[in-house]
Amino acid sequence: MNVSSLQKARYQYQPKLPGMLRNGISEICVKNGAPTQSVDDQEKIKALFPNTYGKNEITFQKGSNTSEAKKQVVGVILSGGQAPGGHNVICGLYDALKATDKDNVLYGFKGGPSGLLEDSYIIFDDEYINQYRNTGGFDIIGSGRTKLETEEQFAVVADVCKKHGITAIVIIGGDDSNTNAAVLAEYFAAHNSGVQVIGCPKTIDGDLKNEDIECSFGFDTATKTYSEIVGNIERDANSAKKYWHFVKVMGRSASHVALETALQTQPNICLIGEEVAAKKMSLAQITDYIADSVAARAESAGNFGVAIIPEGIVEFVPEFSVLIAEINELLAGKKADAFNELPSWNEKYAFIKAGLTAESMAVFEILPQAIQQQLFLDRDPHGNVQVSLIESEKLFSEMVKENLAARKAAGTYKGKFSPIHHFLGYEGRCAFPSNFDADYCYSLGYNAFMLIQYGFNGYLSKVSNLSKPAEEWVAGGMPITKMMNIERRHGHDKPVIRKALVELDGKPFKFFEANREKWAVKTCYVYPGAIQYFGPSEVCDTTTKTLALEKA
Ligand code: FBP
Repeated sequence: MNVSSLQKARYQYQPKLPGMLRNGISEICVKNGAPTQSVDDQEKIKALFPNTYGKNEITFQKGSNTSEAKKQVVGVILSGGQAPGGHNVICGLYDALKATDKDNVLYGFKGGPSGLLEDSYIIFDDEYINQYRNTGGFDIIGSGRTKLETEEQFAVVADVCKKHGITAIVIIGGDDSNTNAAVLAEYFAAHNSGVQVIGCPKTIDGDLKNEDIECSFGFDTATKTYSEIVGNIERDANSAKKYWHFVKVMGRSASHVALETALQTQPNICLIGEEVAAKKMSLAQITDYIADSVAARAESAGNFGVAIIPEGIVEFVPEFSVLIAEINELLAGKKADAFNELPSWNEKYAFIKAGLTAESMAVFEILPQAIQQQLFLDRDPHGNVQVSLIESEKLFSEMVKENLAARKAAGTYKGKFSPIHHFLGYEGRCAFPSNFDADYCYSLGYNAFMLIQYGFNGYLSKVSNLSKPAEEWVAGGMPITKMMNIERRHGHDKPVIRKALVELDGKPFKFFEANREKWAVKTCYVYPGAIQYFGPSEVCDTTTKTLALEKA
């Protein structure tokens, strides 16, 4: 492998473990906490998880290791979108496993959950794993979005485990993958298979968090990467003073990434999807809000600015989600073929007009034509509009442009509006993990092995007290069922881990809300610069503003 000098230097970085895991494997013992209950729908979740429900929360502490001495053969998978630090979870898991017994084995199933179903794997050794220490990406074994959720799939996994003598599986994934980890754990327990399942909380979106999980890994590095770029864009804007930059940032179902990036960079505008939904804001209202900032800045600061738009914004706009539902219905099944066969956009437009309600047509009509056409182009495997592919940064800049033209005609705006568009997503998902993510992920993996060693099943590797130095972090485990409730998904009641949306009464949003009026008009930009890996701890080791505010 050709490696950069930064990568060489990062190989030497020794991730920091929580104090209680630092004394060597023989000095780690379990401290039992209280029995747990699911966050909601307790009776239903208990009935669905008779073997794994209600177990105790646990933490590790310094003391004599009393775990059973048995050979461990562990399988690990990466599931879903990439997040910086995934390699370190596997490195931590591997190091703890080998430090416990050199004969223990770690299988890496390739390409996500499908690797487990297809029995496609590698067996890790020192030489292989050392190439991936403290590096970004998921290329160590690859990832995938196959869902592991049916009894048939579980039976295949059980056969694969039996074939290799696997004693435990570690699933590194987001809310859906960890929900499935809990169901798989219950399946193994119900079938007395002797295989344990442990989850690790991953996603750059930051929406896998709750009173137990302070943050998912990858969020720190990804938001630092986006903040560096937004800060650079702000400085360019403030230097040239001639462009308005519309920056869409990833985060499909929640606006944590947008909010954190705004807290770090103080842009003029940042939309928060959860607020848009709570206030039932229309496209026209959002447009007006942005145009007000553009007009006010034209009078004082100049014809430049920066607006952050969360990727999933349009789904939060009530009138837009109704429109999307109607379009999905309009093109359901064979109707999509009839639509696609229409030769011109005019004919397609007439088809759309005849199929939509008057309210949705009114929304459709105000969209720029490029966005109108996008709504009918890329569809997911179920035939639905792929909302995340809609270029919402262009949608809003176009609508602001029209709004400003009307203001100009009315004589209330005299500025010049030149928008530039950016989409920040993939740039952050495989960055070299920050020291925080390198430490956190290594600890999650190391800790996951200790949970295996002590016989836990259906637990999430939990490392908390994260706003403090790593020495003070608390390592332990939480039954995944504790985080579950029943939700309606695809027409069925399902036990799931609740997705964490931005809380409008939470401290991060409150801080943003208290400052945004000023940021909208004045130039208050902050330029965070690139992630630093070497140097003073206050520059290299601090985590997100979101976490700092939440824990303040
Ligand atoms: P996960 O929830 O699996 O971690 O992925 C989140 C995410 O990064 C979103 O922010 C983004 O919308 C999506 O993945 C993109 O997915 P893909 O890699 O399939 O294009």
